[in-house]
Amino acid sequence: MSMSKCQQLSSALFKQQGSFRMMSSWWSNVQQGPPDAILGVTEAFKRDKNPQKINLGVGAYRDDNGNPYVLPSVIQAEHNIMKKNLNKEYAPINGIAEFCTESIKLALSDNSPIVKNKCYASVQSISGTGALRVGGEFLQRYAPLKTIWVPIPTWGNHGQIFKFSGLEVKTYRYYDPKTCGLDFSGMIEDLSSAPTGSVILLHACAHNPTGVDPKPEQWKELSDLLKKKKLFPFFDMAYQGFASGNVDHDALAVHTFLLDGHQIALAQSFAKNMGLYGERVGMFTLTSLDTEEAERIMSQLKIVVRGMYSNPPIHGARLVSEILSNSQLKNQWMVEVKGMANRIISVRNKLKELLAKEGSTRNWNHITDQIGMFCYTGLEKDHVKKLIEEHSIYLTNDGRISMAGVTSKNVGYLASAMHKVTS
Ligand code: CBA
Repeated sequence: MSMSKCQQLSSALFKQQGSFRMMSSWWSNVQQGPPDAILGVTEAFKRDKNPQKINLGVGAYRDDNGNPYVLPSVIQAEHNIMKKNLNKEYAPINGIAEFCTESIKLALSDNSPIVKNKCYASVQSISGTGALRVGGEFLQRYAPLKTIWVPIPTWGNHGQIFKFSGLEVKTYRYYDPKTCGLDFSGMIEDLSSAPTGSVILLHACAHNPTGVDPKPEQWKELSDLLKKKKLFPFFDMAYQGFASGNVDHDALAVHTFLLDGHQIALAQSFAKNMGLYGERVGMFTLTSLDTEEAERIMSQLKIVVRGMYSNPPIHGARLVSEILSNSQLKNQWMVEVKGMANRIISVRNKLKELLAKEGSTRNWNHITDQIGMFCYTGLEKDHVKKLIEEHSIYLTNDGRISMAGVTSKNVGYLASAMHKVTS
């Protein structure tokens, strides 16, 4: 083609593009959306040039130097997997079978009759979020009532996950700002008013954002209530191991309900307890009356998954099953989970101690009373604004701080800033 012809063509194209630009867009009705309440904090943090800045927004564990932490058990599992020379074929729709078996044993325990008798249907999911979304989709199709009750407050994403699944979202009282603790009587009263057949979302442990969990005897009372009222429990277990450092202890609520004969839905995530955030590995489970029912449920879960993303990613699930199926690696991992939980407990103590040293006369007992990754500080919106604008300490608007981002190096700066904005 001669130069001139080429030039003619590109100028014609340019003219076309010009006129295309002048046309009104298909998307002119699209409004600018707000930044995500949690992940938007990280975006703002990244833009900040202050070397002392701290990101206490997203719940992602950091080591005591403030760096992301890849668990040594995960590194070992990666080496083991590399040696196996595995292929990159698609996983089945419901995910890697060995992963699913190991994951359900971790949640329900090895001796669970549900596991032994195969009275469950599990699908590997895109981490905890995906498990909740698959669960929401299934419930929207098959639950007797398309209503899910979530606590106030709850993880900021719950509402939209279930709304996008087509469920109606209602709320029950959970947290008492006056005591910074559980509003158990409010919770019982609201759940008692939920119509039979409603789905009740429960945080299995380390409630996000409050760090306040029911006591064992309160879980038992909740189990009795849900049974009496014929309400369906959906457990979101994103932090197994992170609350107490012990995976069995953190599954106590789930075990209590199962022992009482409930059928449950369960969303698991390995983002936090194995530090596999970006691998997006989790699982959604429904327990069933028998294996025949489990097979029917599984057939429908597979239809849901196929229509959403076909089949899940393989690498994270291989890592989890490598760790959980190898007793030596599993023991090592449990020590590492405990190490993460303990580091968080120690910075909770340190923060409270340093606030007192700063001269703060506020009651900060909830910093050490609350458990898990988050501390619901009770800081108000203007305190949060000052922390961000004057101290480059980033947290969510509701005053939640991710304790996982606090270290022995930045805890002093944090305590002094918290004292300054609250005094
Ligand atoms: N459930 C709860 C209660 C959670 O807190 C989170 C994560 C998830 C989903 C499910 P994933 O999909 O990564 O397995 O987790 N919540 C956050 O830690 C964060 O990861 C948080 O900072 O609140 C998020 O995505 O918002």
